[in-house]
Amino acid sequence: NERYNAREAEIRWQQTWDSQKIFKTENDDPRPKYYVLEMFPYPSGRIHMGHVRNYAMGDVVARFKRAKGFNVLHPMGWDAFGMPAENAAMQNKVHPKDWTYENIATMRSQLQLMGLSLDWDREFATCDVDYYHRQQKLFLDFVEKGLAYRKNAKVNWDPVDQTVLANEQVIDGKGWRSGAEVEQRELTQWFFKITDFAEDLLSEIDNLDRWPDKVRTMQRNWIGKSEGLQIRFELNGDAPNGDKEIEIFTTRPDTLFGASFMGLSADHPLTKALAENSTELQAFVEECHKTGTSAAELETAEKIGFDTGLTVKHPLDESITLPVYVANFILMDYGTGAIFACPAHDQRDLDFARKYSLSVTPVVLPKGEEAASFDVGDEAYTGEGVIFNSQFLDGMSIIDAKNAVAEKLEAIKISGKAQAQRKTQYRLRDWGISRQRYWGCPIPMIHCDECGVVPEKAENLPIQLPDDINFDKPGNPLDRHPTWRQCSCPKCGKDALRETDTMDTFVDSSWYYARFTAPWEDSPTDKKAADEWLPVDQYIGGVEHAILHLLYSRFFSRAMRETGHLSVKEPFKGLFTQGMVVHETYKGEDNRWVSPAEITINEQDNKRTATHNETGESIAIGSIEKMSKSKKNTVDPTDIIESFGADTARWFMLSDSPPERDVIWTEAGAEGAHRFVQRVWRLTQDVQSALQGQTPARPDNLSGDALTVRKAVHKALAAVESNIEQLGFNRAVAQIYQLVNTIASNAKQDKLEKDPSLAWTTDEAMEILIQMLAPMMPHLAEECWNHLGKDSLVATKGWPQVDSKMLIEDEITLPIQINGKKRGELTIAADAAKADIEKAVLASDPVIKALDGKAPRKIIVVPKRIVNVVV
Ligand code: ANZ
Ligand code: ZN
Repeated sequence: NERYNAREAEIRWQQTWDSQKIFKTENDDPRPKYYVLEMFPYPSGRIHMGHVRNYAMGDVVARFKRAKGFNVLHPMGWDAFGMPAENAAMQNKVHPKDWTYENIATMRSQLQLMGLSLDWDREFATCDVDYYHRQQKLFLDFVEKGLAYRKNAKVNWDPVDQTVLANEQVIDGKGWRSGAEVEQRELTQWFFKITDFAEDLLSEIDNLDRWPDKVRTMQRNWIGKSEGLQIRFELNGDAPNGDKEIEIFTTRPDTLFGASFMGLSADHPLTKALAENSTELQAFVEECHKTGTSAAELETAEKIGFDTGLTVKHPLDESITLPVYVANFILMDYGTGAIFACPAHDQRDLDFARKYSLSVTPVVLPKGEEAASFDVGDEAYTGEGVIFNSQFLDGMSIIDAKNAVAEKLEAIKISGKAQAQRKTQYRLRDWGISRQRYWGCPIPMIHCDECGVVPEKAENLPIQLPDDINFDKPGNPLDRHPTWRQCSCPKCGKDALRETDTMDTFVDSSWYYARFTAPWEDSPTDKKAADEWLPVDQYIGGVEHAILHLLYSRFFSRAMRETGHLSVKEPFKGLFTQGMVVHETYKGEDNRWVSPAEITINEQDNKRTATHNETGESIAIGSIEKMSKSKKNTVDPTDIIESFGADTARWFMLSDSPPERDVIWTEAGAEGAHRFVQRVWRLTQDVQSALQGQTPARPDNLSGDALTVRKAVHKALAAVESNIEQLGFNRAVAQIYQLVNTIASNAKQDKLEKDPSLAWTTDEAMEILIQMLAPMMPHLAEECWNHLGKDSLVATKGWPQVDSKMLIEDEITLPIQINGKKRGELTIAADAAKADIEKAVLASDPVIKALDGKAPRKIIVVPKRIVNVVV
């Protein structure tokens, strides 16, 4: 027997697939469609093991669905704009474009080594002029529909990257890429009106039943719907700007009698008016601006406040006066930017009240507590209870009290307007997409002194990025370019200037899935093609995109529906978020990180030690961590492919853990996967030589051995099919391991010679085994298929049919008792579930007779022994 030379065979099969263009997908195909998409990679330089896992999974689905008779769309592209290209330009003096396209070339050839069944003819990079041209067209269409607009806004400013960041890109007050403390600045920016769709984006989550629950929850929380009440509080005396009242938003009007003070945001108009006459307040406002704008940050930051000296009347009791503070934990862009504070039942209010010695009056009494003795201490009580200390609300439930307050205040009119109105708030903000960067899609707008901000004419698109730029200074090179900005106004023809903001790279990835359906099209989509393919049936990627990318994409499909580019609302019908690839970490004697490639693991008496290959020093084996360059615990996929072949890497990624969990990459595991590759090849050679290239005739009867093998094959086939449908790749792999054992232990030359039915079964078994392997180890499968003399390519074969007769288990006969007396028998599968036995018993003649249309009082099933029905 020859060993399988994976490298040689893989390249050969890839060339065959390629030259026959078997993964090329046509639109307008009569077969049912299936669109499988893995999140496209950022061209950072080289592919990593996370990519291998992601694309191996997607490829199994694509190849499986193709075999099942679907017209499969499985494309690949590059999410190619973004900061790292500019960083490389600044550090290494390479042009962002060259850097990006070189990385793409490297990574494309690496991906091609994996043998993925992709339609490379549809490939594009988001930095291709062809792509961003259409994105600019989309932008103009959005502007026309009011879905893109410009406004002055407080923004998160990253002082290191010198750019604006979306709220989603600020993590714990720091820029998501630079890690720098984010500042607040006021700038004119471009926004997408994602808030128009807040309710729809929220309610449609209920129908995304093929999405992970955790992602759905994260999206719901991000949209953050709150139903509450907007209440106007009358000021005692006028404010300096003439205001007579402060309007607040609350979700807890039931706690109104627990109000202790009012809070204003540092950016509230009233605060601004007051600050004009108070340097002290000005200083305080500045202090507030040092904390970022994200809610999470305001939650954790130390609470600070400023007493304005103003007071308001309690809306339900004129005798109560509340002081007005400016407080740092109140956001201007949520609700009305003002609150009433009830410290007993809100932690932020409580921290604040304790700090400034303000009153704390509990108004919700938890079950089992006494009104006289209940005290919240330092922990606000946010649970259920009965209202007390609250005049006419006393004794009510929270929900009743909320309604009672709303009804009462809705009925009171101040200067012709109700004192309160019900209001639904969303935490979701419009998406700020302006970036002051070069390497992004230029926003196709023009600034004219006469006409203001005017959209560029569609026929003048694309607005191409200039190539001659430099990165000598921080900031946006487009601003400094000597000529690029100059243009003429599309409206009046006078000299005008181009917008220099480029789009957030999340825009690029919000519609690429739609572009893949007709990437050659002149307009952003060919609507017919988009409708034919969308939604994506199975989307696969990392959970780190659970909020940003997925929400933006859901917005884009809605917006593109309004602009007539597609018809679906939801872009991704099925979503799967895969786990990470993790690896042990290693450290040398001087505590430096050491990579797995530099060491050798020694195993003795169940103890693992490691030594350095060159220095010989002993290496400490550390914890298992996500593969990262900083900890050096990465394994380069091409190294694995070179030593074992792509099939081994794919198989290991699929086999070792459930796909939603982390997989631990180990060298031993990779060797194990490779041994299996060799085992299948050996088995193929053994069977081939035993059968001597003959296809045995189908016998009338199967011997006992043949039946055993055939049952095992068809059971495995049924299981693998349903496992792949559910993306349970590791379970499918386990089935295949077991099946190989069964086939191998029966496929002995002497047995096959004596038993023609076993020869026939073994031939069928090998054919089915190879077809099941094909989605996971496509090259090995072709090689085995070919070696057994089967016709054409496995990659073009339909999925084999399960012979359902082979799935019937051995049967047993159970006595049926009615009220303790034997009245009949039931013959059923030996491993039938209890529920199936009950169903069968209820359908049996004696039981139907005894029940006479009534329901049984009880059914007792003693598995494999007896069934007793009590009537
Ligand atoms: C009084 C109150 C009493 C509140 C109580 C809570 C508990 P969600 O659920 O997230 O919508 N709030 C309103 N506007 C705010 C702003 N701009 N910045 C910071 N906080 C603001 O939260 C709504 C609650 O958050 C509102 O209900 C308000 O405080 C506060 F026992 O009003 B509550
Ligand atoms: Zn003009």
